[in-house]
Amino acid sequence: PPPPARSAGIVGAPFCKGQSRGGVEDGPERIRAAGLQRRLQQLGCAVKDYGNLTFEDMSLDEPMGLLKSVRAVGAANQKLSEAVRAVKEDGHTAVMLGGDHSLAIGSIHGHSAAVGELSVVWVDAHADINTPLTTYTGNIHGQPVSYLLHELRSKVPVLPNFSWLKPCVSAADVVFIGLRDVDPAEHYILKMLGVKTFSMSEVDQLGVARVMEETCDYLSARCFVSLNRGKKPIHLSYDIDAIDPSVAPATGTPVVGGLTYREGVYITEHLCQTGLLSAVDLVEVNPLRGQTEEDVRSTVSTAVDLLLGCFGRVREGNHLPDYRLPDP
Ligand code: 6HN
Ligand code: MN
Ligand code: MN
Ligand code: MN
Repeated sequence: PPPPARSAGIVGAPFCKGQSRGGVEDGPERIRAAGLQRRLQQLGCAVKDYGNLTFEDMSLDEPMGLLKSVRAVGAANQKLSEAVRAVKEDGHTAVMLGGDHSLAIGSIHGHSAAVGELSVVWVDAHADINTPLTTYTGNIHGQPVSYLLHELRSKVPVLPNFSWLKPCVSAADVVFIGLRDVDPAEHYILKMLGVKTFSMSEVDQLGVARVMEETCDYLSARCFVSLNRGKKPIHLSYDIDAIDPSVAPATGTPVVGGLTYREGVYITEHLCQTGLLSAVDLVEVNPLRGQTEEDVRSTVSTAVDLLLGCFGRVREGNHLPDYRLPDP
């Protein structure tokens, strides 16, 4: 069946302080410059671009122990949460262009504020589930999931500029895909909470098609158990470093052995077909991390293709419903 008519509401979040490498704040502009809006419209998708958020400089943002830029990350995510909530209240599928992955805190929180309980599909080389107390880098982009989970509430201290944030996701509603660089404490947390994960080993073992079948079966079974009337809207949080660095090298924390371009796109095609995809983050594209302009082009073009897959592009080809053959 053809995918339902969609509209995309794009929010750019040029923010980098969840990690320590400059350049990731240029992700939104590079992804737009690759023609995202035009190419979505060619699919028959209506697009509203809400532009880029602006984030004030924090004059006083001293590290708290190892934790870096806590106040800046808290304030940026509060703003982003409001923006994503507004996009959802306008009726669009939200597209958040990052920026680093700490932005998933605000994006998922704002999405949930608008629509209620969510399923989250987290596609990443990393689990991003360190707590402020388990991190050894101090980078908040390695921690967003711990801030969002009900189950970790008592393990995450209230931090400056984070008092607005209440956990809004259940561990049983999250699926990770693409993991291959997980810290020991993160591995402990995933096992302790029984979180569903498809590491690269499972992608190798099962193939991406079965991984996606099992992902969707798992998430929809949850809805039956919790007696929800409908299935929960899906939030896809896509870290470009899930894709192999041979394809997407321009990112801050590349890890060998990642998803192929085809596996990466298949994930988006499958989630689009569920009709439940309600918001997408595309994060960690860092144009300054490419060795060559071709590295950057390949990374950005992959990011755009992942987003197009989320909005109905399929590789067999597409045409608009009102297409008519020209008469001679
Ligand atoms: N990302 N586990 C490492 C850390 O710093 O906590 C790496 C995090 C990577 C973050 O993928 O968005
Ligand atoms: Mn990430
Ligand atoms: Mn990552
Ligand atoms: Mn399915």
